Amino acid sequence: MANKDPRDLTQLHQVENAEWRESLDYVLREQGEERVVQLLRLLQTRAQEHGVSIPFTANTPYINTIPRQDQPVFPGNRTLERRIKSIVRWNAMAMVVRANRELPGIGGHISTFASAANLWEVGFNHFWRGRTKDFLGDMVYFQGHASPGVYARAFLEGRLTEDDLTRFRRELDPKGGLSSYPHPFLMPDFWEFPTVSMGLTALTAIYQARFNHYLADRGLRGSSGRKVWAMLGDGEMDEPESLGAITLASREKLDNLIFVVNCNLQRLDGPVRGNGKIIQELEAAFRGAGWNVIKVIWGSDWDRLLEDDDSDKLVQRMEEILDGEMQRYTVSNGAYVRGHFFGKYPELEKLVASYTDEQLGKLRRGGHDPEKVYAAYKAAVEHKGSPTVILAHTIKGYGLGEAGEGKNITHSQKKLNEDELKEFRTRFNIPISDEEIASAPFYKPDEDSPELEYLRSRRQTLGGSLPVRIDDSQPMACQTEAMFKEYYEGSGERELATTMAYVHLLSKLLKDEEIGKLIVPIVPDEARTFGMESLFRQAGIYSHVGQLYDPVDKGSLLFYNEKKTGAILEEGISEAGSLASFIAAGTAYANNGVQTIPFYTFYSMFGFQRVGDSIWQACDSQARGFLIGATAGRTTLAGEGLQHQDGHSHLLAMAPPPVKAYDPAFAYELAVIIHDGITRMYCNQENWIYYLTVMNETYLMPPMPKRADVREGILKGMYRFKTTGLKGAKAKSAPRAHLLGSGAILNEAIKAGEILEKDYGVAADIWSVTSYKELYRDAVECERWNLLNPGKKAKTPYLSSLLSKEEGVFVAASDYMKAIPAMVAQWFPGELHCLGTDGFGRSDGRDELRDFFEVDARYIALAALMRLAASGDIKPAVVAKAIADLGIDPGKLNPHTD
Ligand SMILES: Cc1ncc(C[n+]2csc(CCOP(=O)(O)OP(=O)(O)O)c2C)c(N)n1
Ligand SMILES: [Mg+2]
Repeated sequence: MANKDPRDLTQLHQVENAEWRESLDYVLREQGEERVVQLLRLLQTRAQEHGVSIPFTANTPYINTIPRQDQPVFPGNRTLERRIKSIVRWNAMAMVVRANRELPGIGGHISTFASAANLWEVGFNHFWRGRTKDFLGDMVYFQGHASPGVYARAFLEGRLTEDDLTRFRRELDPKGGLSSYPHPFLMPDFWEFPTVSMGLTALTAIYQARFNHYLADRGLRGSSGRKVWAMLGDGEMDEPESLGAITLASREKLDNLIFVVNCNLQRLDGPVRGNGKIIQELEAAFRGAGWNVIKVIWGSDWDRLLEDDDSDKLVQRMEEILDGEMQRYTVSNGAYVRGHFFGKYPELEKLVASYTDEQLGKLRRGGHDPEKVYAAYKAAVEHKGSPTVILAHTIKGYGLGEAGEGKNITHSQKKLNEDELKEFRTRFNIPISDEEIASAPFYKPDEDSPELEYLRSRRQTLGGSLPVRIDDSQPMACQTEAMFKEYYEGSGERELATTMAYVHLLSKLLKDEEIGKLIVPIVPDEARTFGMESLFRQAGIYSHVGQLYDPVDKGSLLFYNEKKTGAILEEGISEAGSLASFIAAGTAYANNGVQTIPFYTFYSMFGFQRVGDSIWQACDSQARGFLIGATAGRTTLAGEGLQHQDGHSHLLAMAPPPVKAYDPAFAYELAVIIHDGITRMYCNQENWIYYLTVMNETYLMPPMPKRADVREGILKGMYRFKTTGLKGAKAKSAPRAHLLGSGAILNEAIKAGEILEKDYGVAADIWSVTSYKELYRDAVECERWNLLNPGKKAKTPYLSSLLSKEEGVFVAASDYMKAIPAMVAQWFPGELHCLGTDGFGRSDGRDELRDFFEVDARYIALAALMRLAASGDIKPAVVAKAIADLGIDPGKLNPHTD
C-alpha cells in the first residue's frame, strides 16, 4: 500500500467511497433508519476491536438536521408573510432611529431584531398560541434587546399606536412610554418575562417549564400542553447560567421546552467564536446533555448544491470554515464567496460554475428561510421525550447593508442616514417615497389590506395576541390568623431557634386546608441543615416520575420521600436554579392563574450575594413570596467561617424596591411578619417579596408583649421590647440608655441592659429592631413628602415619633454591618452608636465571634457608657474602668481589617 502511486490511491478511495455510500443508501431505502444505525454501530465496534480509536464527537455534520425531503409543506402564504415581516422590520428600525434623533444617546438596538425577524415571524404566524378562555397560551421569552420587533408587531396588530412607538425609551413622558426591554414591572399588562440580563432567560425558562409540570402533577392546574419558548442570543450562551441547567431539562424530559438560539455569530464587540464554530460547540453541549438538537444552518438555495455535490467537498468546506470567515462572506460580494469559499476545491468551483456572482452573494442562511425555520419549529413542537434546541444560523443586522450588516459595529448601530434608509426601504420594498424617507416614518398598511387581514387571522387562529400578561388569580380568603396564635404565647421552658420556629410554622401552613396545597417549599440541598427534613415525609419531595427506587432510609420516620405530588422543590446545590423556581412559583398568579406561595429557604450567605441579579429579576417579574435566609448572622452561625457567615445580606436587600427585609429575634415576631406577608401578598394581592433571616441559636422565646403597639412596631421595623427595670425615683434620676438589638443579638442587648442597670446604675430600655429597611423607607418617604409639600403639616417618620420623647443615648447592635443602623441615624433624637459585624467571618464559637466582632453584651454596655460619658452624664473614668471590668482588650484584633 505504502508504495502505491498517490493518484491511484485517490481513485481507489473515490470508488470505495461511492460503494459504501451506495450500500448505505440501499439499506436506508430497503430497511430504514434503524437498520442504518445498527450497521454503523456494528462497524464502530468492529473498528474498536481492531484497536482503531474513533475520536469522540458529539457533533453531527455542519448541515441542516432536517433534510429537504423531510421538510413539511409550508402552510403559510409566503408572499404575505414576507410583506408583513418587511414592514415589521422597517418599523422596528424606524423606532430606534427616530428615538435617537430626538434624544441622542437614548439607545436601542436595530441589528438583533434584524437577524431574528424571521425566527420570530414564523413563531407569530404559525406556532405561538395566545391566551384564550380555555388555554393559558404558550410562554415566549423574547431576546430582550430585540424588543423593538415585538413593539413593531404589536403596532401592526393594533395593540400599540404610532404615538406609542414614538415614545420608545421615553417612559417618563406624561403619556408613558415603551420600556427599553421586557419589564413586567414597567408594562405589567404586556411583558411577562424580563430577559435582558443575559443568561437568566435560559435558566428561568427551564425552571418555568418544569414548574408547569409541577402544577399539573400536583393538580393545581390541569396539564395544559403549554410550550415554553426561549429566544436566545448565541453570545448570551457564554453566560454560565445559560448552559448551567440544561441537564435538568433533559433529566426531567421537558418536551414542553424549546430553545431557539439566534446564531448570528456575533455578540456586541465582535464574533462569538471567530476562531471556531459556535453552532457546533452548542450542538455538542446540548446533545451531550441529552437535548434534541435541530440545526438550521443553510437556506433552501443550498439544498440543490448539497444534492449535486458527489465529491462530499461541500460539507467538508462547510465544516472547515470558521465563523470569523463566515462573517466576512456577509460583508463581501458574490465574487469573493466564489473565490474564497468555493474556490478552495476544484470540485466546488465546478459545482457553482453555472451560478452568477449575484446568486452566490444571495445564498441564504437557514435562519432567514421561513420554510427551514417552519420545519424546525414543527419538529420541535412535535418532539417527545426531551427538550429541543434549535440552532439557527442568521446574519446580524440583516438588511442593513452598508449601515452595518455583519459588521463588528452593527450591534451599536442606532442611526441611519438618508441613503441607508433608502437602501433599507428599497430592499424590503416599503412604500415610502424619497420625499418622506428622511423622517423615517412608520408604515402601517390599511386595516383592510391583505397583509393586516392575514396577520389578524393568523393571530386569531392561534388564540390572540402575545405577549400579554393577565392576572386573573383569585385572592385568598385568608382565614389564617388562628394558625399563628401559638407563636405569640412564647416557648415556655423550651429553647428554640427562629429557624426551628419557622420550620414548625411552615409545616403547619402546609397542613392548612385553604393554603396548604399552594405552599411551595424550595430548598437547595440544605433541608437537613435547617432541620426541615420532617417536611420530606409530610409534604414529599417533588419528582415527576415519583420514586423508582427504595430509599436507604425507607424504614425511618423521615425517609427521603420522592413523589409525583410532592410539594417540596429540592433543587440540589443550585441557588440559581432555586431562585428560578421561586420566580416560577412567585409569578404563577399571573402566568398560571394560581397563587402559589413559595418559601425558598437557603443559606443566607448564598442569597442576595450569590443570586442577587436573579432576585432583581424576580422583583421585575413581580414575583411574590418568601425568601428565608437561614443560618444567618455573622456571629450567630458559629464555626463556618468566612464564606458562610453572612453579615451583609440585609445591606444588599436594601436595593430591590419590592423587598421587605426583616431580621426577627423571636418566634412571635417571625409569626407576625409571615402572617402579614400572606395577608398582603395573597389576600390583598400586593407585589412584595418578604426576606426574613432566621438563625440557629436556641433560646427561650418570650411571649409577645401585650401592648397594642407591638404588632404594628414589628411590621414597621421597631418597638420597645422592655422598659428599664429601675423603678421610681431611681429610674428618673439615672442616666438613660436605649439599646437596640436585632435577631439573636437582641439577647445581647437585653443582657447589656442588665449589666448597665446592675453595675452602673444606668436605666436601659430595650428595643427590638426587626427591619432597618422599613424604618428607612418610611423616613425617606416622609422627608420626600415634606420637601414637596411646604406649608402643609409636616409628616413625621415613624422612627422619630417613636423616639421623640426619649432621652439619653442610643446604641444599636446587630449581626450585620454597621452601615445598616447607620442609615437611619439622622432620625434619632440623639447620637446613635452602631455596633455590627463589618469584616470577614471566622470559624470559631459564638462567644468568641461576638467578642471578635465586638457585638456582645459587654460591647453594647461599653458603647452606652462611652456615649453617656461623652454627653456628660457619667464620668469618663467609669468607661475606662468598665473596659477592665468587662474584660475587654483594647489591643485586640480589628475585625474590619485583620
Ligand atoms: C448579563 C449581561 N451582560 C451584558 C449585557 C449587555 N449586552 C446586551 S446585548 C449584548 C450582546 C448580545 O449578543 P448575543 O447574545 O449574541 O445577541 P445578538 O444581539 O447577537 O442576537 C450584550 C453584551 C447584558 N444585557 N446582560
Ligand atoms: Mg449574536
